[in-house]
Order: sequence, then C-alpha cells, then structure tokens
Amino acid sequence: MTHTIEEVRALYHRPLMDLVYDAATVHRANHDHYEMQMCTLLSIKTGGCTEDCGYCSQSVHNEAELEKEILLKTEKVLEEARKAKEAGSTRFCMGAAWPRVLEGRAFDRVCDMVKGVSDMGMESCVTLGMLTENQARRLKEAGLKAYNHNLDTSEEFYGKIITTRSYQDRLDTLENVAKAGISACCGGILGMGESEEDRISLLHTLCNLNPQPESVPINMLVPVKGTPLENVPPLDIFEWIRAIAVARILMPKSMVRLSAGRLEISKEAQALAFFAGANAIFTGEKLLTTSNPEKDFDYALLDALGMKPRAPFKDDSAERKSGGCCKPGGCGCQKEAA
Ligand code: SAM
Ligand code: DTB
Ligand code: SF4
Repeated sequence: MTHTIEEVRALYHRPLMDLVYDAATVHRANHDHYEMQMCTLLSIKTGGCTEDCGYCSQSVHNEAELEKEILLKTEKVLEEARKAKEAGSTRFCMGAAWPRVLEGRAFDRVCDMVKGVSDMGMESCVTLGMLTENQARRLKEAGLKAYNHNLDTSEEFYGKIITTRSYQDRLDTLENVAKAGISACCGGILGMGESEEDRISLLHTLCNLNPQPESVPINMLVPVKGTPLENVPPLDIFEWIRAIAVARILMPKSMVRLSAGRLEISKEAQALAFFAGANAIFTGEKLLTTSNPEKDFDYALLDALGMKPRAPFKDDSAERKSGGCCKPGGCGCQKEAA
C-alpha cells in the first residue's frame, strides 16, 4: 500500500495523545507488546572512513577523538557474540566503517563472522556501507538475517549532512539487499537540525520502500565532539515520540528500533516510546563508538513495565494477535477469542 506525503503529514500533525493511542493499538494488533528485542552492536572495524557524514565519529573528514581499529579477527568477534548471547541478546549487529564493501580477504572474513553468529542461533546483522547485488548474495549464503543501511534523513536535507554518497546510492544498496532476500534494517537520525517536514519526508520514503524494512532504527543524534553537528540543539523529546508513533502506524509489521541517543533520554520517555510501538533496543554499554545505557538499566526498565526480552527468529506471522485476544485485531488482554 502506497502512502502519500499528505497522508503522512496529516498523521504526523495529529494531537500527540491520539497519535500515541492509535500507534499503541496498531502495535498490539501486530506484535506481542510485552516483548522487547534485545540486540548488541559491535564495531568490527573502527574509524578511517572516507565518507563525510556530518554526524559520524568515524569519518576522516571529522575531528572526533577516536581509537581506530583494523578489522577484528573472527574469533574475537565470535567471542563477543557469545557474551552478548549469554547476556540475553538475540540479535548481533556488526558495523564496519567502510564506505562500501570491497571483495577480498576482509569481506571473506566478514562472511565467516556472519556464519559464526548465525550458527550460534542468533540473528545476524551487518552494516558495511554500500553493497552490490553479488555481495549481498554472498552474505545471504553465509546466513545473514538483516543488512543495516539507513536513509538517515529526508532527500531534501540529506545534502546538508553528507556529500560523498547520494541518496540514490543508498536506495540502490537497499534494492540489492532486497534482491538477495535479506531483510533490510533501514531508518534514520532525528535531531540533526532538520525540519518537521524533513522528518515527515523521511518517514514517507521509509514506509514506501518495497518491501517495507523489517527493522526501522530510530537514532537520536549523539552530538560527537569534533563533528560538524556537535553543537546542534537537542530535539524536543515529543518530536521523537511523534516520529516513533508515525513509524509504527505506517510500518505495522516492522520492528521499530530505538538506536543511538538513549543514554540521554529519560526512562519515562523511553516507556512512552515503547507504548507507542518501539519494540527493539540495543543493549550493552557501547553502541559502535558512543555510550549506551548499561544492561542493568534496560532490564530494570523492562521489569518495571512488565515487559520481557523476545526470543530469536520468532515467527512474526505466528505471533499476530488477531484471534488470540478477545477483540478482532487484538487489544492485548491475552484472553481467548470470543
Ligand atoms: N559505514 C556504514 C554506513 O554508514 O553505511 C555503517 C556504520 S554507520 C555508523 C551506521 C549508522 O549509524 C548511520 O547510518 C547513522 O544512521 C548512525 N549513526 C552514526 N553516528 C551517529 C550519531 N553520532 N548519532 C546518531 N546516529 C548515528
Ligand atoms: C543504526 O541505525 N544505529 C546503530 C546501528 N544502526 C549500526 C549505530 C548507532 C551508532 C551511534 C554512533 C556510534 O556509536 O558511533
Ligand atoms: Fe560513518 Fe558510515 Fe558515514 Fe563512514 S559511511 S562516515 S562509518 S556513517
């Protein structure tokens, strides 16, 4: 189903309480709202990236303080994946500061990492920059579940943040990922100084991707010192909630993933985001290069809200609530259908 920009704009401008209420209803009709997917991120190659993304600590064009690291050894990565699994994560995402994948020994090693993580019974995800169709196929053969490649912002605002890679380049990579039968993890960053209309445009592009992304990461800008965006004023938290609610309504089946920026967001705001349909988080004290809430904080929050971590490879179609609850479409009561 195609959504027009007018439709997305109208949704975005609804009274927040109505928007959140409707998003929660859509969420409960399509997912188990008690569940939170716990994911862990690992930077497998850090820094020295030739793209000029204005927010990024890893770009050679920026002056962020950073410990660079060449591609990690497979054993080291699998050891980290094992630890993440023991800590309760069911999805392991590996990020490399590469502008694009180049075939050769480094890529062969990443394929080994993907295979190792998948063999462990965890969902594997990588983010390696631009990707050809053939490379996507090789990752699929290695057992890759998802490829993370974000649109980051609206097409209109994009040129203010990145000049070395075009919006179309990103869409082409997403198409290559889809052709290989890999799920796309595709979202953006809020709080980079974009307008409301830019957020609407980003959501409009995301929801009209075909197929819709399996996972939609909503990053809040982490203003890294030494990057051009270090002094951008923080975004009002209700704009973040609004975008999450709109994403949930427009992409009912997707996992809406709270990504960067959670460390600065109150537990109450995160709880409202969960209510509005966010159902995946990154756990562990580090994202790629920036900090994240500690594991204890996340588990305590889930516990306080009566929520629980989700199992890996859970079949979404089997968990649909329609018929499993007293109301058609589901109200979340867990009673038998009448
Ligand atoms: N190099 C690969 C690429 O960009 O395609 C993968 C790694 S990159 C770090 C993954 C995503 O992290 C970016 O697309 C961006 O959305 C997000 N990200 C990076 N730095 C961030 C920051 N400071 N604040 C919020 N999100 C950020
Ligand atoms: C995504 O959208 N967010 C994650 C994941 N995909 C790879 C990365 C967030 C990175 C935040 C900045 C950092 O830690 O360097
Ligand atoms: Fe950072 Fe990825 Fe951009 Fe490179 S391509 S500068 S790693 S966000």
